[in-house]
Amino acid sequence: MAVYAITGGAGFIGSHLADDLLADGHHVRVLDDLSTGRRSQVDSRSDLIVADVCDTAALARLLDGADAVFHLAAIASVIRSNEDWIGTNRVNLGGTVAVLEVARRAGGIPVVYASSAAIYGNQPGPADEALTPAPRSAYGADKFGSEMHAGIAFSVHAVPTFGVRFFNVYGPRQDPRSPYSGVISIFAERIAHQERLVIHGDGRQLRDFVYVDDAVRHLRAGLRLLQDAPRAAVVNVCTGSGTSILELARTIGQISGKRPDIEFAPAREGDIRLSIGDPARARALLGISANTSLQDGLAATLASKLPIAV
Ligand code: NAD
Ligand code: UD2
Repeated sequence: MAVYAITGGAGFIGSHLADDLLADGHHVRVLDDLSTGRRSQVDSRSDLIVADVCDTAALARLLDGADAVFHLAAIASVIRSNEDWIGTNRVNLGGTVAVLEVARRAGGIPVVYASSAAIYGNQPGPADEALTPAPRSAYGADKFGSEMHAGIAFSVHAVPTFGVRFFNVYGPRQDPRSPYSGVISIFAERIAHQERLVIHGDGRQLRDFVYVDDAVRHLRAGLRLLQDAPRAAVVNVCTGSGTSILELARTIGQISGKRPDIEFAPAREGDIRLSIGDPARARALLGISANTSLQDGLAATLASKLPIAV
């Protein structure tokens, strides 16, 4: 049994990761400020520290005796990062540096952390890791900055680091409450309540949708790689195929057996037209790929939204 620390472990991806580690008999410690995460998503077998990710004293308690830390805490909204530049930079870049520093003080605990496809900005086609990052948001810039600091953590301070550049992750428990929540969580919630779907722009923008279980598998495989041979690495977590938002709405309609009512609204400012990743490096380094089909992933996501009959 190992002890794993997760920042952001009360959130969407973090809570799935925690469940997976617990199922394998590991001990899990979560640090989360519960700003978007929920206490109810933290399994009672885990320890929960309610604190800010920049609080180094709380991080020291989180990492005390831990075998590794998964750093997922962030303000995961492109739009919020543009509205609250200073506040999101404090958490999204400052939080990463704080985790790296406390991992260094704790003797070089391996750090697996969430980066994002947002570092690429507007890409010409499927992005591989050799593409020069060109973020178009403060959020993407902070994720790119996090990768730079994770590189320094290894080269200067011998802290092994592994960054996962998540493309659009979806699945049960993704919070649909904010207008900037992931599109699948919003569509699934609306379909369940027979509400109209709103498509921003012409609906032909492409996204590479990754089911949350695949995201968790990449996080854990990243840690195994660091344990085999310390390094600083980053990989895309993506399927390699794009789905348009229109096609997504249609597929959700088919699976749920309901014809979605669709309304078109103006495109979001700065919306990326194409976001598709090349999964080759993840496959080569980790020996896995994000292979849950959209059909299967959506079916599981929609099933979790079905109203409970009373
Ligand atoms: P989420 O909002 O569900 O999880 C983030 C968690 O961090 C929440 O539990 C929140 O309460 C916590 N948090 C936020 N600010 C904090 C702070 N100051 N101190 C402590 N905890 C704080 O989002 P998610 O989708 O699970 O994202 C997890 C990670 O993956 C984030 O780093 C995000 O940027 C990254 N990511 C997600 C996606 C995606 O498609 N979901 C894509 C790219 C990258
Ligand atoms: C996602 C991530 C972001 C970042 C980025 C990487 C979420 C919530 N955001 O931003 O954190 O990692 O990817 O590039 O996961 N849309 C609609 N109707 C809706 C909601 C969305 O048409 O009700 C459109 C939206 O305009 C966009 C697409 O759907 O074109 C996807 O939107 P999103 O918010 O799910 O994710 P994205 O790609 O903007």
